[in-house]
Amino acid sequence: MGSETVRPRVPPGQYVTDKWPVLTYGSVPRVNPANWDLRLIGEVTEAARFDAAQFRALPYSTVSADFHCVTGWSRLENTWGGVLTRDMLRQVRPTPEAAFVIVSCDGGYTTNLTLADFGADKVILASHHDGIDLSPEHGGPVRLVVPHLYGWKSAKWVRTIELTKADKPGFWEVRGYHNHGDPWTEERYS
Ligand SMILES: Nc1nc2c(c(=O)[nH]1)N[C@H]1C(S)=C(S)[C@@H](COP(=O)(O)O)O[C@H]1N2
Ligand SMILES: [Mo]
Repeated sequence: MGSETVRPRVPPGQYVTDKWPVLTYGSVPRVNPANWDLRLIGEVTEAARFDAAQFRALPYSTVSADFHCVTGWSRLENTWGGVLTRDMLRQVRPTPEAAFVIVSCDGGYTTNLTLADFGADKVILASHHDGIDLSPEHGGPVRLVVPHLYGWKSAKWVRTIELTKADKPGFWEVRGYHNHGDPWTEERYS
């Protein structure tokens, strides 16, 4: 019967909100569904492009996960629906050189992840939240959700996913946010 450490439900320094705050730098980009697409490029064996109909035809999964914003709020038990990054990666097949992922969005926002964080459990390209279409302010038609890292890695209005050999800090990462962003060890700022 040794001592056992039970991890608290919420990371240090976070408070729980039942609301779903919108956190966007700048304004919500206007997305025209007719010319929307999602592209996977760079260090992949099979580059891919999906228009809206093709994205909807991909294998659909749901994940339940908490969401932690570095400004302090956490929203628990979100159900995200969409395409698991793991399934996406199986299709495009990263080259042996691929080590990082640079995510670019309508409106110019970017964020960077290791390929391991991008392809981790529960990471999803979400088109639905709690059973309904993702609204424009929350990143619709498609956003990335990376539940194990702070919210700024969960890029909204994703359009391009580039696998790279070298890391390239994104919008907040070049403005002082931590390059990794683990909420459990409070990797808030660098
Ligand atoms: N394109 C884009 N994605 C973004 C942001 C942004 O400003 N632009 N803000 C990030 C931050 S800091 C957080 S906490 C979450 C907030 O998601 P929400 O607005 O759906 O709550 O989106 C992230 N994704
Ligand atoms: Mo955030």
